[in-house]
Amino acid sequence: MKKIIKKQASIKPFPNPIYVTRPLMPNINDFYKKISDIFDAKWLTNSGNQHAEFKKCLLKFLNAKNINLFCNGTLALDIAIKALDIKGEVITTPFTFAATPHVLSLNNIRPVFCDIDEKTLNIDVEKIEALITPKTSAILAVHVFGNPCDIEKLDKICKKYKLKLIFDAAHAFGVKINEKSIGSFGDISMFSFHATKAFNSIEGGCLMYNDSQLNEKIQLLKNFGIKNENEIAMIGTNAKLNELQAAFGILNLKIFPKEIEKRQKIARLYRKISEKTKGIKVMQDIKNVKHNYSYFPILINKEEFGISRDDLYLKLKKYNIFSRKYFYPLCSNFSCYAKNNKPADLPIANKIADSVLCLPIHGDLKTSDVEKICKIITIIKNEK
Ligand code: T4K
Repeated sequence: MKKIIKKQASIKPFPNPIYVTRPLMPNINDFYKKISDIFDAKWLTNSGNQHAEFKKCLLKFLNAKNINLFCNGTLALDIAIKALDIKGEVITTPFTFAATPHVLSLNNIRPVFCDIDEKTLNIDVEKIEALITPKTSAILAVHVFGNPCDIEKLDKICKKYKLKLIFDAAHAFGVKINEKSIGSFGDISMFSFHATKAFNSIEGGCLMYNDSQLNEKIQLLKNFGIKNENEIAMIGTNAKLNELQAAFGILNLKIFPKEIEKRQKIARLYRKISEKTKGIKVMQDIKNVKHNYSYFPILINKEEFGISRDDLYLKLKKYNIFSRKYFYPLCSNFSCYAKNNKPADLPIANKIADSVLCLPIHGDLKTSDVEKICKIITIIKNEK
């Protein structure tokens, strides 16, 4: 009897590394011109012309009442907490980047981790009230991967218990709900402009808020507490955005809408292909939300897919594809937080952290690259 040998499809690795993201870069000649302006002005930081222009452009882009610019998102969040006088305990999500709980701890606040919602991967609003104690002063929610939290329910809980509501919107720049910027909700929202974000100013970040009375305090906290040459009004740090960062940001803001369009196309392509692959779950767009496609997370069900998330991650590397396990390890399992947090109390977050993988998504990826990545995933699945 003739033996039928099933030929295993083969495909060559990418010649160059395919990273989870690549920074959005302005036209180099436009940036030279900006550098030349900065050299002429000899004004490098401390609120120069570029800073003023960047702020103006962002206020318009975000349709914001107030914003303040920072050298990075972490210090922006730190100052948001200080500006709102947050103390004691803050309820937050464990499924986030280290910066979120660390900023609380650095302010002597205990991060109280709440489990997440399996569909949105954001804080589970149904589980928050059980965690509120007399020491709770705020909720710090994260729009993880740029997907909006249940803002309405969070707002209701905060009003009921007189808590402040802060959004870590590090991933959500450009996201809109019913045409309104995602930064317009809660007491303060923080956007990160780090190189790995959909929009960047190399490093950078901003706070967006509606209460204009916060303007002075935020500015003082960011600039050593300096009120004027003769007066230091409070203890403050140095968290200023410099002129080169601002110039980079101004130019990138002009090309950011095009970048979102390119990322949207990639997300659609990934979704189409992953729909046919058993064991892979993807997130869908939400009605009335303008997404920014800052990340493309997939969830691997080992039983259905055949191999684990970790195996897929390692095998993709052999093809020169550098996906990332954002956000593994889960913050509540870091050695600095594990003592107070049992994985059994955060079952969904632990499950998601063990199954999530972020696939490459950025404007430089070609359709053929995305198709090849999907093909490689299918090959890896079938060779198990
Ligand atoms: N809250 C949340 C929810 C956050 O996700 C973050 C930051 C923050 C707060 C704090 O905001 P910032 O203070 O950072 O503004 C990255 C970023 O450093 C971090 O900003 C980000 N979250 C986090 C999710 O990711 P790493 O350690 O994974 O980045 P890295 O250096 O491994 O870069 C990832 C890939 O990006 C590289 O493999 C290649 C590519 N890349 C990276 C850089 C920096 C480039 O192609 N060019 C580059 O210049 O943390």
